[in-house]
Amino acid sequence: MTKLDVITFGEPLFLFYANEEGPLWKVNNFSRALAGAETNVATGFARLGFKPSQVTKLGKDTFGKFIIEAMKEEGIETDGIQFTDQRFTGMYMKELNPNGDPKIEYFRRGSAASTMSVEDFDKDYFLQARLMHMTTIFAALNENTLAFTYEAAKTVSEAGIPISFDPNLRPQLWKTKEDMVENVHNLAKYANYFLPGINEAEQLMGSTNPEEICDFYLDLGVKDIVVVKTGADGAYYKTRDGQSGHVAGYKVKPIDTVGAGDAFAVGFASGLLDNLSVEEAILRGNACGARQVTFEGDNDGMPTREELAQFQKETERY
Ligand code: KDG
Repeated sequence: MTKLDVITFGEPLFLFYANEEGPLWKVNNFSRALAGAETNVATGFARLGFKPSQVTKLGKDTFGKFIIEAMKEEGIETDGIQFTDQRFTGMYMKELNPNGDPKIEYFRRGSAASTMSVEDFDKDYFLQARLMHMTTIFAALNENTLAFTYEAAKTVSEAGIPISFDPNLRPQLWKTKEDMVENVHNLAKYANYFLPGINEAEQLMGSTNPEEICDFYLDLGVKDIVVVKTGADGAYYKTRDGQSGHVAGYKVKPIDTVGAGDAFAVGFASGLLDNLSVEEAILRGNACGARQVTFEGDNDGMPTREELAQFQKETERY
């Protein structure tokens, strides 16, 4: 029997985000928040009433305590989380920059989550889910987290459970660009839904033409749908059975772009779990992404069902 709607894995991060503009070392006031791309996705699913779980390892420290309590409060399943007193919990800091992508600084090398390996992969736990969501942030940490990512992708895909895959490129975490591209492309072959941003696709395969990008990844082996997030104006998609088109985004005034892609993934993949059409699911993805960028934390804008309906009713589209 299915016990979870969504399974994800990766590193939750404790976040200090600046409440004032300017370089981090000059900022006096910070807010704390729950962050980490996969944790943001789990949070988004929980807000929409789904049952998500994130598999990870946290340190027995204040950051770890904050993260586990915040995840429970959001309604994320935490029984796939291990603790260690040998390592610290990952953390990062984020500038306030309403005019573009904010600068960030990581404090995560050697963290508890980064010590996970295939030995921590519990097949039966993963196979309870209706969907797995993955990114390549965790994969980029080291050889062992990369191996964990392949094991999860291979096992879940062989079991016929759909996988949504947001590459979430973090070039600073990979050894080389070639390593990053090769692994994103190998992992994309296990994915049912591949969700790159247009700038990510350019880094990965050199084109900024959404149709070319979709064709490239469908030829590479993405199983069902490629959605290219083209920015505020929306997203372009192509399915293996030949549907394609652009779905217009929502007009908002962004405060912080971080978390937009995670919110898109939540809207899109939850739409498919709710049996929406591909276009309606992308529209929901656009709505979640647009709402998220109007909030400062990395997942504060993830809507409940009511907030989503209200946002879609009241917000103009491109
Ligand atoms: O997608 C948002 C994430 O980038 C943020 O929450 C922090 O996970 C994070 C990372 O590794 O950058």
